[in-house]
Amino acid sequence: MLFPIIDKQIKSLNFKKIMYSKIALSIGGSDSGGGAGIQADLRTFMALGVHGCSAITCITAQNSFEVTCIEAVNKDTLKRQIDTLFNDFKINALKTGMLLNEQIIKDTASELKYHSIPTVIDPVMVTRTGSKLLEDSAISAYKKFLLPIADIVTPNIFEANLLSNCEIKNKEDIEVSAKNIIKLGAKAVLIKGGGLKDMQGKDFYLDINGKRKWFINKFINTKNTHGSGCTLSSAICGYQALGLDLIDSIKRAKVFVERSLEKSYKIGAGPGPLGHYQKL
Ligand code: PXL
Repeated sequence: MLFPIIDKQIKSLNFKKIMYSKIALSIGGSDSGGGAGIQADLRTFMALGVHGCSAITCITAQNSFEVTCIEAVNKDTLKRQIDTLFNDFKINALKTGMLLNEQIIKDTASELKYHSIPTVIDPVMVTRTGSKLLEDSAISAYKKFLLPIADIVTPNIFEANLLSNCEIKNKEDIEVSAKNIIKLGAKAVLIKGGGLKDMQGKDFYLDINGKRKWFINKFINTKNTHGSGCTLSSAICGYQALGLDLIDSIKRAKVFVERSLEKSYKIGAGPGPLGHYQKL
């Protein structure tokens, strides 16, 4: 049978009954190459059996190794996308991805303050191949406007460095950086260790109640990792939309990313995308 991924543990949720009855929203950028951004998020939601909506903040022209153009969507169009969705759908959880600049960050934050649903902030800043996806001046806007409304923020090492003013070199630095990010108002943070040697597959979680946890997964050795950050944050969002708590959502999202990395594939000269679609 062709079917979206069904985590064994998720079966207890009576999957057939809840299939597409839950809705998740991704607010982020379009990746014309289809590997990351909104395209990866929608595939992830679908694989989890969650209906995915999107509000597009900007359009990128990119392939597997370069971003050749980025255009922001105008302020009113962004607001309308979000308002129109909330006017009809009961959105169960949302995530943000590429927000490009200070204006988009501010506008997104002011839209979101009216909706108290699980909110995952993926503070996207650069692609794995080094192209900038966020203007430098926008980092302080992240701290000021978005971290305070985040139920969880999911930076990689590079993003955590910038958000916490740390220079992360090892495991201990990750823990210090996480503390600093919590001080900025995020209710929880998951720092992805992947950018550091020896920390692949190891992510550190800390929340405002002081709960701390290292999530450790198998390291999947592949160059085709384009969109893995987007996939992790949208899977956390999707599982929360299904009604799982944050810790369970992270656990299962990590397994989902691991499986999708195992099924990743190469389509161009640079890193290929993850294989979200899985046969039972
Ligand atoms: O992986 C982060 C990301 C998010 N959003 C868009 C992207 C990328 C990386 O390439 O292109 C649109």
